Amino acid sequence: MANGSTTSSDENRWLSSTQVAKALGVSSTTVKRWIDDGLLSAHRTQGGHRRIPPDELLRLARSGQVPQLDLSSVQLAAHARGACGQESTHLKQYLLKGDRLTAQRLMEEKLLARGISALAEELITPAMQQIGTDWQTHKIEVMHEHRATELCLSILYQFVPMMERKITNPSRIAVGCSPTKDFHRIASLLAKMMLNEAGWKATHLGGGVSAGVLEQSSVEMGAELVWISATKVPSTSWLVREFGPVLKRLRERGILICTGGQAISPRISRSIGANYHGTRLSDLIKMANGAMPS
Ligand code: B12
Repeated sequence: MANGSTTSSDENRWLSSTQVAKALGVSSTTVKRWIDDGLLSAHRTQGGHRRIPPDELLRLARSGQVPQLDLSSVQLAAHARGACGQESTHLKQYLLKGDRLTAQRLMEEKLLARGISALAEELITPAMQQIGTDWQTHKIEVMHEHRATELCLSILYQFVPMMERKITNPSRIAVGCSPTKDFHRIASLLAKMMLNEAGWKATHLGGGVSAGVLEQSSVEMGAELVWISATKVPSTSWLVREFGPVLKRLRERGILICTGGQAISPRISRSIGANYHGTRLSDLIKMANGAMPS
């Protein structure tokens, strides 16, 4: 256990053994034992109570080796307090400033507290939308957009091992990408992570992927589901021409095809031969679980 006593401002921020126990689904006695055995760092208050820094809770949560995880009762950071509805604006600012540490902390807290759908839909999608608007209205240059996107992607890639530990059914295989000439990659990476969280063994092939590569990968990997996330493509007819024949062959093999993204409407989705179309990434999970009509 770390030595030293806490100040009153630390005490406001740090967590009690009971709070940590509740968040991790173990008893307070277990948490106290972990502290005493040196498995969990903590400080003692002047009154002798154990106080755990929020980072330690995050470290344990990240390990994925706790009976259950419910961080909803725990305030993890000052910027999370009073930030309701403004989180995405904060994330946008951190990404544009290149403040990796704070952006990562915000994203990680959302992921651990509310799961990947909330991270994708409540934080990243609106933050990236704001970045797009800032670029469109000349508040930022395209280089800022590139930098912010790369930062966002690199933070997300750090969460991938944590998501892959959630694969409970490796025989459920999914493969997806953004199509040729579409270099937007965040949505497709998030789709992979969401399927992982739902227990699937999902592979994201990247952005700018040709129909041939998607077909070869899906067949080789034995995919049951293929997703396409399209944000900006040359034209609808191009997408139908390029991907239609391949998706038809994949469907004939019994593979489910799911589409989504800003460049695909339900009508286009039907034209390229998909089984399902969704407007939100969480629709993909409903489709994967068979909870959405085709
Ligand atoms: C980041 C970004 C880029 C980056 C991409 C880098 C990268 N490696 O990803 C860079 C700088 C390279 C870029 C380039 C361009 N971009 Co851009 N870009 C964006 C931005 C800011 C964010 C996109 C993003 O990742 N969002 C996060 C994801 C998670 O959100 P989302 O895509 O909206 O996804 C939601 C749904 O669509 C859905 N969904 C998505 N995929 C799937 C899949 C399935 C299966 C399901 C069910 C659901 C689903 O779920 C999500 C919500 O839950 C948007 C702004 C915006 N308003 O979106 C512009 C935006 C998409 N870009 C735009 C443009 C115009 C371009 C360029 C043409 C600019 C240029 N002149 O060079 C190029 C095109 C490059 C190309 N051919 O790909 C326009 C597109 C407008 C249009 N429809 O024509 C936008 C909207 C900006 C704007 N306001 O004008 N861009």
